[in-house]
Amino acid sequence: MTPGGTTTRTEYRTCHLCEATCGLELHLEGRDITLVRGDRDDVFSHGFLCPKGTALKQLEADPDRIRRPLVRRGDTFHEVSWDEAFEEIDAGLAPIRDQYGPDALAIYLGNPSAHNLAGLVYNRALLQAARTRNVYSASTVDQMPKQVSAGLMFGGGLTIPVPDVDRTDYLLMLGANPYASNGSLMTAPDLPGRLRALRARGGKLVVVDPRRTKTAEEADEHLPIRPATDALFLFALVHVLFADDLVDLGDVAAHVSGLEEVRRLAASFSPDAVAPACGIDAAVIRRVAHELVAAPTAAVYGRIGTCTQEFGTLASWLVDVVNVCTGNLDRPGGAMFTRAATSVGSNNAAGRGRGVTFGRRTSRVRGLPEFFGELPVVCLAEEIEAPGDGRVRALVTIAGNPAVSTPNSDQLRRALASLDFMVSLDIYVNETTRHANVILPPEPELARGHYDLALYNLAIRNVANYSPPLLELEPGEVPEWRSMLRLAGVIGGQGAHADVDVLDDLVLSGLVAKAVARPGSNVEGRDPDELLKALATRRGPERILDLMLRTGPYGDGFGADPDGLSLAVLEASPHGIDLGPLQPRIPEVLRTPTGMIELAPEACVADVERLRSVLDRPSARDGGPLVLVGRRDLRSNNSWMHNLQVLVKGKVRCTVHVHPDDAARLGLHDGADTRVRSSSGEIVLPAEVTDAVMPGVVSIPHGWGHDAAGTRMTTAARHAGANSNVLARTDLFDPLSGNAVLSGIPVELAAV
Ligand SMILES: Nc1nc2c(c(=O)[nH]1)N[C@H]1C(S)=C(S)[C@@H](COP(=O)(O)OP(=O)(O)OC[C@H]3O[C@@H](n4cnc5c(=O)[nH]c(N)nc54)[C@H](O)[C@@H]3O)O[C@H]1N2
Ligand SMILES: Nc1nc2c(c(=O)[nH]1)N[C@H]1C(S)=C(S)[C@@H](COP(=O)(O)OP(=O)(O)OC[C@H]3O[C@@H](n4cnc5c(=O)[nH]c(N)nc54)[C@H](O)[C@@H]3O)O[C@H]1N2
Ligand code: SF4
Ligand SMILES: [Mo]
Repeated sequence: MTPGGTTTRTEYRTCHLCEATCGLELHLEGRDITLVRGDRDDVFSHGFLCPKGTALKQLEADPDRIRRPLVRRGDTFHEVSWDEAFEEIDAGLAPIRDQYGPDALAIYLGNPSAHNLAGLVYNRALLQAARTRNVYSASTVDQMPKQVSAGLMFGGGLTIPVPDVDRTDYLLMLGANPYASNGSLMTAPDLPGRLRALRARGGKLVVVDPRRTKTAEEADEHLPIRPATDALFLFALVHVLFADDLVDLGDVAAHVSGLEEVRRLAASFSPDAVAPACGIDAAVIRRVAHELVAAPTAAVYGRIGTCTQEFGTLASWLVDVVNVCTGNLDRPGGAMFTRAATSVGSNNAAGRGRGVTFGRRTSRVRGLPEFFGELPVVCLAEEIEAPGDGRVRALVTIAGNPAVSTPNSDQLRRALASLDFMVSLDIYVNETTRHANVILPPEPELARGHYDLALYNLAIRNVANYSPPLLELEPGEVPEWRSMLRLAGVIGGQGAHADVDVLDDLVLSGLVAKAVARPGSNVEGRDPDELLKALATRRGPERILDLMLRTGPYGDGFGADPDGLSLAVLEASPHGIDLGPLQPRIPEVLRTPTGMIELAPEACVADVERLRSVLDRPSARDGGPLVLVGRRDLRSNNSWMHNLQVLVKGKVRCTVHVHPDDAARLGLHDGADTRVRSSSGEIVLPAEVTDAVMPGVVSIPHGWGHDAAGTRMTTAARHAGANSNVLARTDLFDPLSGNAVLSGIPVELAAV
C-alpha cells in the first residue's frame, strides 16, 4: 500500500515503441503508471531499456492524446459517440465508392501498425474489404529494398537474414546507428550491450556511415562513405573475394545459383575503380574483404542508410551476396534466419515456392509497379492531385503520419487538404490527422494485449513473449481491432453497423481453413470445427495469435504435441520464453521457384548498369552539390514522440549538421539559422558545425516540423523544428523497390 491507500501492483510488458522488444516492469496504481523500469528477468532484454521505454508513462498520460472519436466541422474537431463517428464515415465514404469505385480510396499504413497486434492481425481484412490498388505504407520510406532483395534471393519478402550478433566474430555494419535506433530488421534488445560484448570477446565491429555516429565511435573502425555508394563498396568486396580466390560458400554451396554471374558483374568494380566515388581507400576495401574471410565467423548488415537511397535494392542484395560468398550465410555467427513461434510454413521441408512477383498493378499517374501489394508512397500525392479517372478522393491512415514522414511534404499536405474525405486511426491530431474528417483513437496501450508478431521474425534469438492487457476498458473506450473491423465493414459496403464479431469469426475461420490445408502443418487434415472449438474461449487478436502459436513450428498443434506452445503457455510466462539461438534453415526456409538461393536475380543484374553512373559523379569538393542524409536521436521516434516533455527537453536536436570546411566555405555559423533548399522545397533551421559529418554531406533528423496550424500537440509545437521531408523529392526513388530516396538528396545551404 502507498501512503494514499492505493495498492501498487507490478506487471510485466514488452515495450512496443521500437523493434527491440524490451521487457518492462511497470508499477501501477489504478490506471496510472507510477514507475517503469527494465524487467531483469526478461529472457531477451535482461533489464535493458532506453529513455523512450520510460516515457511510456508520459505517453499514456499525455493530455493531448485523443480519447474519444473526433469529427471535424470546418477547422474544429468535436467529440462524438462511436456510432456517430461510423455513421459519419459511412456517409463520407459510401458515395465516393459508389460513384468512383474502390480505387478512389487510398489506405496508408504507418510504422506503429507493425508494432501493434491489432494492426498486424486485421490490416489484411481491411485491405481485402477495400479492394483498392491504392495501398501505401511506411515500408516504401524504409525497408522495401531489403524485402525486394530478400524476395528475389530467398523467395519471401520477410525471409531476411539477421546477423547472429551474439556469436559473430566480425560485424560489418552499413547505414545503421543502433546506439540511437536500438536496431532495426534485427530485433535485439540492448544491441549496444551486445556490440560491446562482441568486442570484449575479441571480435571486431566496423561501421560504414557518412557520419561518425555513436555506434561508429564505439566501433573498432569507422569508414566514412559518400552517401549512396554502398553498392559500389560492397561490389568491390565481392571483386576482391573473387580476385584473391577467397570465395567459399560453406554449407549452403549446393543451394546457390548465379555465382558465375556475380563474378562477371563484380569484375569491373575493383577497389581502385570504386574508391574515389566511395571515399574509402582501395587498400582499406581489400583489407576488409580479407578480414571478413579470415574471421572465424562474420556477418554483413545494412539498414536504413543502405535502403533509403538510389541503389537501395542493389545495396541490400549485395549485403547478402557478401554473406553468401564468405560462407557466412546460415551459419552460427553469420547471417541467419529466425524461426519465429508464429512463422508459417516452417514445418515444411520442401524449400521451394512461388517466389515473388512485382508489378501486378501499377500506379495510375506514373505507372510505378506494386511491391508486395503496395504502391510506392512517392506516388501518393500525385494520385490525389492529378485529375482524371481513378483519382484518389478519400484516404484512410492507420497509425501513420505521411505528411511528415514521406517525401515532398509540402505537396502531400496540399494533396491531403484537397481530399473529399479522410479517416485516421491515431492517438494525436497531428500534421496528417488534422486533415481527417473523422479520427478514431485506440484504447490505451495498457488496455490491449501485445505480441510482436512481425519483429520476432527478425530476432537474433528465437523468442516468444506475450503481454496481456493490464487495464479494463472504461466506458467509451473501444479496442483498436474492433474499430479496424468496423471500418472494414464500412469500406466493404456493409454500412456503419457491421457486426464486428461476425467479421472476426470470418477472419479466424479463413485462417483455420488455411492451417488445416497446409501441407506439413501440425494440424494438416484436421477438422476445422475442432480447432475453432478449442479456440472459442478467446476473441479478437488473442484468438488469432493463439491459432498462429499453436500451428507454428513450436506449437502444440491442438494436442499433437502436448508440450508445445500456445497462448496459455505464454500467459504463464510473463518474462517470455527463449526458444534458443538461431539454427541453420537452408534449404527449408527457401521459397524460390528453383528452390535455390538466387545470387544473381535478373532485376538486380539489370540495374547494375545504372550503378556505374555514380562512379564518376563529382563530390562537393569537386564542384558537386552538398548531399543531405538523415539521423536518429535516442530520445525521438520518427515523428510522434515529440509531445513528451521528458523526451524533448534539453538542447535543440533538429539542427543541420555541417562539416567545418563546408561551413567556412559557405559562411555558415554554429547555432545560426540556415536555409536548406532542394528542388522540392526549403526549410530554415539552426546549423550545428561538426566534423561528425564528412565534408560534402549535411544531416537533418526527420520527423520534425510541428508548427502546422490545426494540430493538437502542445509540447511538440513548442519544440517544432523543421521537416526535412520538405526537401525529399518524389521523383527520387529506387526503381527496383519504389522506395523513396531520403539519403543523398542534393541540397544548397545558405545563411539566413
Ligand atoms: N527523411 C527521412 N524520412 C523518414 C525516415 C528517415 O530516416 N528519413 N524514416 C522513415 C521510416 S524508417 C519510417 S518507419 C517512417 C514512419 O512513417 P509513419 O509511420 O508515417 O510516421 P510515424 O512518425 O511513425 O507516425 C506514426 C503515427 O502513428 C500514431 N500512433 C502511435 N501509436 C499508435 C497506436 O497505437 N494506434 C494508432 N492508430 N496510431 C498510433 C502516431 O500518433 C503517428 O501519427 O518515416 C520514414 N521517414
Ligand atoms: N531513437 C529512435 N529509434 C528508432 C527510430 C527513431 O526514429 N528514433 N526509428 C525506428 C525505425 S522506424 C527504424 S526503420 C529504425 C532505423 O534504424 P537505423 O537503420 O539504425 O537508423 P539510423 O539511426 O537512422 O541510422 C542510419 C544511418 O545511416 C547513415 N547513412 C545515411 N546515408 C547513408 C548511406 O548512403 N550509406 C551508409 N552506409 N550510411 C548512410 C546515417 O548517417 C545514419 O547514421 O530505427 C528505429 N528506432
Ligand atoms: S529500446 Fe525500444 S523496445 Fe527497448 S525500451 Fe527503448 S523504445 Fe522500448
Ligand atoms: Mo522505420
